Amino acid sequence: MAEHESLEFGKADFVLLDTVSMEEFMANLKLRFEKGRIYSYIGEVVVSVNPYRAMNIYGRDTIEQYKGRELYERPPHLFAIADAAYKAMKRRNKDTCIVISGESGAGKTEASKYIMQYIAAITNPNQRAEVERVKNMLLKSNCVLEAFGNAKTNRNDNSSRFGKYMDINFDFKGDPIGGHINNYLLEKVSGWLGFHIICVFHLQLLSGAPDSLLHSLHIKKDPKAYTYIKIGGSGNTSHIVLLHTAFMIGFTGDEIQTVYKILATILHLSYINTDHGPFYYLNICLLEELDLLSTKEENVEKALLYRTVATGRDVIEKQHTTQEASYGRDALAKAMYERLFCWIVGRINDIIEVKNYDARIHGKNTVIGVLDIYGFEIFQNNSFEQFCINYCNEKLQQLFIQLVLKQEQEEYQREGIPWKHIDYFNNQIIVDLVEQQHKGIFSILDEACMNVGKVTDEVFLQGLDVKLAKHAHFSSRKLSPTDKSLEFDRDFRIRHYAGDVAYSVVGFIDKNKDTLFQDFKRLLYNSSNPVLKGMWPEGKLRITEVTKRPLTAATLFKNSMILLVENLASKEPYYVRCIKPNDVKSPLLFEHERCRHQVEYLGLLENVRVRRAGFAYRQTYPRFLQRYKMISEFTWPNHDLPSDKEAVKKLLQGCRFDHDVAYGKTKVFIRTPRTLFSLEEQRAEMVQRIILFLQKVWRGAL
Ligand code: AD9
Ligand code: MG
Repeated sequence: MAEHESLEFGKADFVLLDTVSMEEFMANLKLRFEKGRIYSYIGEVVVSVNPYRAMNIYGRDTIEQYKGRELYERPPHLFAIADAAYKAMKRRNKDTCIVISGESGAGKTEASKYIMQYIAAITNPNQRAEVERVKNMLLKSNCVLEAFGNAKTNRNDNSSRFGKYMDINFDFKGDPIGGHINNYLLEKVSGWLGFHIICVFHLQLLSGAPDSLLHSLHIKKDPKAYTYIKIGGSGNTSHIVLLHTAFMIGFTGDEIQTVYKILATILHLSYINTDHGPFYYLNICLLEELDLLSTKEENVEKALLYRTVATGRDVIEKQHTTQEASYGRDALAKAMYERLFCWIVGRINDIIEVKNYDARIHGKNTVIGVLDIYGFEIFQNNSFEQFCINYCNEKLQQLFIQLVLKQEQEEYQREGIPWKHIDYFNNQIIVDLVEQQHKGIFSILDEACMNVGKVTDEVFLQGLDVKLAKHAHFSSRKLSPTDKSLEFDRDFRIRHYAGDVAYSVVGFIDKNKDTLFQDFKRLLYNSSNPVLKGMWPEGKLRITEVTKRPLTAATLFKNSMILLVENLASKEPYYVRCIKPNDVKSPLLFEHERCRHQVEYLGLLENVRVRRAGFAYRQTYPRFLQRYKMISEFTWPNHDLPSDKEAVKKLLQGCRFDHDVAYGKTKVFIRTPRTLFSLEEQRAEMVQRIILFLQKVWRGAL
């Protein structure tokens, strides 16, 4: 139980609920939210509810209160978990990670920033200049990533459209010496029109960029000229100033110029209007603008209007239809943006990677990883992106269950306490349904994409129906004709651990294949700008050489998830589970049904059960005594028993709680929360008596 918290604010740890039911869980969560207690625990897991208002709980004084303290000593907070991860790393030389999950707008990115700030604040007490430089770089790299990877969406004004995993490396003293970032699946569908940088870039250029730059990028003043700019996007010129300084962490002048040129080109691409019949508008002026790519004008024109096709030994140029041309243009813009984003991540990694650290001299460098990744998504219309995102959540849930159980088991073993098997829903079956070789949905999709001839999304769905007809977690209208909520030839449903989701197959094939015309890749590879050229290495291949298919989006995503999970599994994990209280960004509203749903799919009740099935509470002997010694004559004010362990035994026997506890090597384990309540009550009573006694002494009444 967290110190200094009274029950007026509900139970600080859900493990201490009287009974584990959804009603009790929700009542406690709501009470705490309404009392401004946005953080709670389930054992060592932090549950956070987005307050949608500025909270005065992240300042220097709060940081000081959490520094070096144990998890249960202070009210639940992100800082406590950050401190626990840091301490575990420093004391035991172990790599740790903090996994933050929850749906869009639940507060993941904010949480990850507070965690980083906390770590930055408690490290480098000696103010070493080099460490300060590294810290500054790590924080600024975040700013660059947000500008390019975040967008205004319906659900969040600052929505991260990519999954992010960041390692921070520490030296033997526990000071940061570098880092590394992995990014996952930049989701361009909802983000595309509103990426901060696209909106901001235009604004910035109009408000204060030197004329020469404006001129050299051929930017038009009216944002409406550019269909890719989301009017009312969250662009704000202060962003770009920040971005500009953030770029100073090590990007060269040429690189920054190229970034601007690519962004300008993307805007110009959206200016090409293909609505009015065949190719129309690709006038000289525009080609000049596209010359920002440092390629020949006629090549740009050709790549936009024609496709080179190899038929046997012949190579022919086929003119696009209007539809193809417009599709190709958008695909090019998106692909350029995606490459740019990945290139930026790569450059940041070059800049922040650990340098000049010799493990033979200084010992192993240890790591804290922070994962800020999209949560489970169920929309009105779910497509390939939601499918990938939800698969990612299945993987993380699998890891969560394994690790929480594994961790418990290991602790019991370490402490010499017998382990009892705990039953839980194992979602491995759903993970397999998606990722298994040959039989999984990703494999079936890849197979459909390999078919020659006209491959349609329906063909893919037919493949699913045949191969997964008997799978308990898969259905479609054909397999369950009575399920009217699914459309024939369009939808399939997965029974996820978090609930049922219907996906529409429309677009699966296209999104899975690399559909960017090869001509564009060659065009960009042949740029005389080396930075741009470097982003398109596969453009090197000549048309007749292009034989090997690039890996599909599904395979790339699957591989990156497998690596991510392997990486997390090798570290000691800490969890933050974020909940979004309402859809209107209100600090006052706790929408019961919305929250209940999130509690369900984050598996929080299951988490409480797992935690309680073993021992709800554990504490080292000295700390336990420190808190409860006043309730026993054998331990107050000090004990004369041979060890703290013996003293705790004597104390608990005296309270007749002996049956509910186990004595490990260094910790006492208490099975039921009721015992802990009782101890707390007795403690409160004794503290009160002691205070009264002391008051009397002071008043000279004794
Ligand atoms: V997404 O999946 O990237 O779309 P996140 O990352 O879960 O989403 P984010 O952290 O961006 O959500 O939080 C959304 C908004 O909620 C923020 O812009 C803040 O306005 C607000 N928020 C979140 N956490 C806090 C907090 N601890 N204190 C105050 C908060 N406001
Ligand atoms: Mg985010």
